[in-house]
Amino acid sequence: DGRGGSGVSTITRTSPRTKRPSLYKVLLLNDDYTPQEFVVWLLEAVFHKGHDEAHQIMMHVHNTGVGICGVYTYEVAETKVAQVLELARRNEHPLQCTMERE
Ligand code: TYC
Repeated sequence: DGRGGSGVSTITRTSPRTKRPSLYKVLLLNDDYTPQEFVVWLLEAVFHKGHDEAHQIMMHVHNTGVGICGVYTYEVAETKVAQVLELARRNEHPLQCTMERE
């Protein structure tokens, strides 16, 4: 038990030392009013997507109702959602964005 005559015992680690943080998907929701080009611009500006990928994500949301913009740790995901909602609000678009644990 680690007692080598020194009186000091050793505690054995039973779980991994590092625990990975939970990850959260940031989801964009479709609506009938937000311009397609605004959504593409937002995906470039907030989520650092290239123009072609941004356009593909926007069309996926347009066609299916929902799509993933990215996967982040809790605080980063929260910040992205807040940025999207603030940009939509400032531009008077009804665009909705939410986050969901993976
Ligand atoms: N459906 C919108 C339109 O036709 C475009 C759009 C795409 C809106 C994605 C929101 O998350 C969205 N103008």
